[in-house]
Amino acid sequence: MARAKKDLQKNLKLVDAVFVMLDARIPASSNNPSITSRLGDKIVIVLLSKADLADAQHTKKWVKWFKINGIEAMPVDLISGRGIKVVINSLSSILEKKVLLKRKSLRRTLPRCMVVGIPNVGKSMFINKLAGYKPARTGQYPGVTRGPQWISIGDELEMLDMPGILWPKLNDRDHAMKLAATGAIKKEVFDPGEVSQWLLEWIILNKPGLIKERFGIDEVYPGADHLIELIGKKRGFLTAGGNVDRLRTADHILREFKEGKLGRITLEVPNERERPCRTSGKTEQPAQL
Ligand SMILES: Nc1nc2c(ncn2[C@@H]2O[C@H](COP(=O)(O)OP(=O)(O)OP(=O)(O)O)[C@@H](O)[C@H]2O)c(=O)[nH]1
Ligand SMILES: [Mg+2]
Repeated sequence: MARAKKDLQKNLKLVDAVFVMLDARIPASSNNPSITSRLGDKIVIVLLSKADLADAQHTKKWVKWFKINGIEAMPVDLISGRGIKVVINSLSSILEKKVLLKRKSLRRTLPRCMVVGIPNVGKSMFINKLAGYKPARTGQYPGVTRGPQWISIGDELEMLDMPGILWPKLNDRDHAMKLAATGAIKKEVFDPGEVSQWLLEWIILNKPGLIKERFGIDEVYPGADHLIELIGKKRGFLTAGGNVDRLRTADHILREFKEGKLGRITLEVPNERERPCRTSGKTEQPAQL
């Protein structure tokens, strides 16, 4: 992780603008201050990725919240490509100014941008979308991009794909659960039973109708632990002894969430009183995180 931070610091000097990619389902919890506090006075564009999996109304609220705080945030769905055009237009207008400035000083390099964020949020996929082919490796698990990789976008732009950066230690349980459920944390280092139980508790509290809709179960009482049993039975996930295979059921619930089969879910709403993590230095338009 120290290496990733060093790479970030070193490459920041080379770019004109930075895309900070957040997960639209957890825009606050996917914002790693150890990234955003290093961005200084760079131009920052926030992308809310996986918008197809997030609650559209909540995404609107997040965009508004970022705007109130002087930050341009754009939802993108990298599967369908929805939102990409808006990003390109915005980038073009920002870079136009940059390019003009460079011409004045007789520097004639191509504009350069980097994409940063936590693992598995869609950074490489975003660059592939811009490129129109697949020069960057992507994957369903975190930690696919191992080191910085420059990718040319036609003859107009150079993009730097960066490895995801995660917190070295997570002390807040809700925070850790959100990152695990959305796929930022490696499967090997969390307990799927605990995460799926946390997720079901969240659903019981916030969207109880989903349980019937997806699993055909009316009963949410007495809680997530019991619900896992019921879901396992419904799905026929039983051990040789006839008990519910809880691990298989937990994996199944988490996969359904990740694939959006439980519906579009945003796990956190903007807190009006909280401000985004700010960098030091002057603020430009679009403003800094
Ligand atoms: N549903 C949905 N899935 C997405 C979206 N963007 C990316 N993904 C999926 O998320 C996974 C991770 O994408 P990557 O582009 O590899 O993510 P990354 O941020 O580069 O990950 P690291 O290199 O591990 O840091 C892939 O399975 C993508 O298919 C999106 O907008 N919607
Ligand atoms: Mg990557």
